[in-house]
Amino acid sequence: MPNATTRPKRTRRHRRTQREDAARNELVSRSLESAQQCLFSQDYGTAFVHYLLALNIAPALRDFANESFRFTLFKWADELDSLGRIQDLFDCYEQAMELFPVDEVIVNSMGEHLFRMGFRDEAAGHFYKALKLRPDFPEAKENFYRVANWLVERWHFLMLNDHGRNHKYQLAIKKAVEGGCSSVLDIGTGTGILGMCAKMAGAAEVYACELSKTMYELACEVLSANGMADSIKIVHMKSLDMEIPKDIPNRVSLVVTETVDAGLFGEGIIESLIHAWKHLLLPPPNFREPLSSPSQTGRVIPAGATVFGVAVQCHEIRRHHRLCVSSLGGLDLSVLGQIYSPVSCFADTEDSTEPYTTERLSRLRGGYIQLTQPFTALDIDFNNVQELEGLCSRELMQIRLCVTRGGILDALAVWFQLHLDQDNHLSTGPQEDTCWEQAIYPVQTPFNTVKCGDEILVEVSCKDSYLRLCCIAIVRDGHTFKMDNATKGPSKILNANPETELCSALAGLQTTQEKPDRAFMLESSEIALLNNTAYHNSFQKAMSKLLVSLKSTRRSQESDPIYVLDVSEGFSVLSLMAAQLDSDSSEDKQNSSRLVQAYSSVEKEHHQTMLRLLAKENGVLESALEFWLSHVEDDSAVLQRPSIEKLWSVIILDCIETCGLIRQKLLEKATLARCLLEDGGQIFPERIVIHGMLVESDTLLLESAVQGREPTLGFNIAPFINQFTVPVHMFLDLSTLECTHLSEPIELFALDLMNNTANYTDKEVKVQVSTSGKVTAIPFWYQIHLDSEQSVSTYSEDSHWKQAAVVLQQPLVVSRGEWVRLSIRLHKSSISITAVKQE
Ligand code: 44T
Repeated sequence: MPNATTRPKRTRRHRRTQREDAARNELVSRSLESAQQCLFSQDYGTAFVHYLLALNIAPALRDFANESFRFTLFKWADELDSLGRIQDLFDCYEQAMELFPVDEVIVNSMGEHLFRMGFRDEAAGHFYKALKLRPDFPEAKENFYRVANWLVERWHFLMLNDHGRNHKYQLAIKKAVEGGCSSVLDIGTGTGILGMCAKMAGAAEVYACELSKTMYELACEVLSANGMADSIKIVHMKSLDMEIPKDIPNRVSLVVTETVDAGLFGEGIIESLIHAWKHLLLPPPNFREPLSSPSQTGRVIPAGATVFGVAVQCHEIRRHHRLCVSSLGGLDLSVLGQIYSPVSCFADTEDSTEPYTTERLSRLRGGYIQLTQPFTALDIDFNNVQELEGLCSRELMQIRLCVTRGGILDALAVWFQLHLDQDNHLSTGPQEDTCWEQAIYPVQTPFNTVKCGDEILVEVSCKDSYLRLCCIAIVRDGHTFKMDNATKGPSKILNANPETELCSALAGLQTTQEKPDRAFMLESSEIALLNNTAYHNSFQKAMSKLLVSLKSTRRSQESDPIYVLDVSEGFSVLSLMAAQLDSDSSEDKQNSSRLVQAYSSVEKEHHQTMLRLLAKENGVLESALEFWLSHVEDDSAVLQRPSIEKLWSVIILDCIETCGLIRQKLLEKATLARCLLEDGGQIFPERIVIHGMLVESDTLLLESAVQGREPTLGFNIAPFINQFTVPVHMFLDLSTLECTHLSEPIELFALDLMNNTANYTDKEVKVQVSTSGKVTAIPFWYQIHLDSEQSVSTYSEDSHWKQAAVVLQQPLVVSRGEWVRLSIRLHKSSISITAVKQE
């Protein structure tokens, strides 16, 4: 029998719960109703709060309200974004993700906000998470593919595929461990491979550290999969922050590391090793006590390195680091003085500079010419802490190089030999068949021609953890010509906030007839763009044709100016070219009214200064060029009308990124641009055609994933790192890519920017195989049609664009004469291609 005393109590509680339920339901439904009303009146902030309240109280409704909640969140986030309320924005996303922790759309969208704010790694983590939640989610896929490189850099694949390198490290580690080094620390473990080698060789204690969060997590997965999670202790930190006994219990007898970049010291190996010798390693062997046991003393693999260099002439390097033209599309550029790229070996230049860039010399378009014999720049012993410490404070070393062949001194190229131990060496030289790039130190001084018999004075130093090589002078017939930019070049590089500098620069214009003593820094891709004469000439032709036609319609009506808007990313002179064409073509300069009003969207101060200088020097009225971003509040408004009731006559869209991909949101921008265009107006370019071909390229495979079914040095690594494989490769130089062409180039896809109804998202094309082989990739590039007559290719000799390629998931074996059917899909701005044989 039920307990008489408990029953009524239960009923009371039950009744109270019922009452509470009713009240709660009432609150929930009122909140949802209010949320909807707020949505209707576009009060997204309040709607968001109502949704949060309702869905927190009634989790069961989450599925039902998911769509409208997302809509509200995104609208509110956009508003917060444009108000600059960034903290509030991220707080909202945090709350949203608490409510919907596995909602891939919210996670992806949070990633997009993070990305826009410049938090690239965090953004990439969100795209990765969204893709794990729904592997076929196209938006997350597109986003992830664009940023995967930052999470796991592509060279990891190359290094793991480089059997020679893996094997030599394994031999050296095995020898050291078997020789008595029983405790090991792997600095910068990456996937964990060197640490695992040490464990396999029998080391009693193995520790590893890794700076990057993604790589650390990946290494943890790899260690578990190889049954070493308990025997190798890995920490997520920079070695410089490690302490004993907090992070490792005792000093170790061996440090293994491959924290070296193409310039040897760029990953901070000098500081890491100085710190390791002071805090993490046992003392080095004392040669007065030759019997000290290896387990009681410390050593490092690699034991040391030798750095080599050579002076080269190379057009490909030159066109990215110095301005090679004096005029462009009708504009005289000499007023700009020197143009510098941010790659400079002068240690006193600003933070935005880096001392070297990297290239694989063997893959440089047009090749290179050695102007000297290779020389030894430096020898360093990693087992000698005094030497490591001395390196940074050491006097500059000067080396005299004999010029063996006259030419243009474009750069010093540098590589090194890594002495793992006495028997095992790795070389990163240009002739080696390895994964390594070389470090390139471009010479940017005005005077750079050398004759056979000249001597080049090179200064070698190591400052701020970079190895710097600098050509400081040329000795000819006993005379020394300094190349130092402090004496020959401009005294100052203009590139920051130079309102006053602009005035003095403009003032300088009136007084000097010679080349001005002035310099501007541009990104190397921007310099290459200015050197792309064909592109600018085509623009000039297309633009003048359009201006003629627009003017002819206007004259009769005596109406508005021709509004030209250039929304290129980075530096661009295209709007100025339009304004200048106008001032050229006015038959009677005094009387004819100025017709072109040019707007440029360049944002950086020094870009604006450069355009103003160019305008002035080229006879363009100051008022004919305006900066469009100064008129608009936020980015989304870039494409607005020039003013109320006015429309654009020309909108110049920057469609292709330097890396070889279509710019994100291009089609949305084009749609908007079409709405803002006057009758007879034109978008430049009007059409883009994507071309491609079938190729067999092992190089592309090696760069995209760990290849083969064999475990790497016996370890299971490939499946983990291959999660970061992306199907599209960027920044290719197709003209020097090692590959066999298996078909002729064909048209893959076309995008009409002037007429959206002509566009499609899927297309099939058939291509005939011209050479038998294994199709591993489909490189692609673009023909950019400015109008019906003018077009440029992104695969041309002087293109500042690189090419890209889709790497097939499965290679396709084909024979000459067979047909391959390609299915091409363009989702948003990202292209995917599958290939099957046509039966
Ligand atoms: N690749 C050169 C550079 N790390 C190798 O986070 C080479 C370039 C290259 N972790 C083509 C081919 C190649 N403490 O995951 C990285 C990095 C980590 C540290 C903890 C530290 N002090 C550091 C310093 C770096 O170490 C890993 C390897 S860095 C190696 C760079 C095939 N282009």
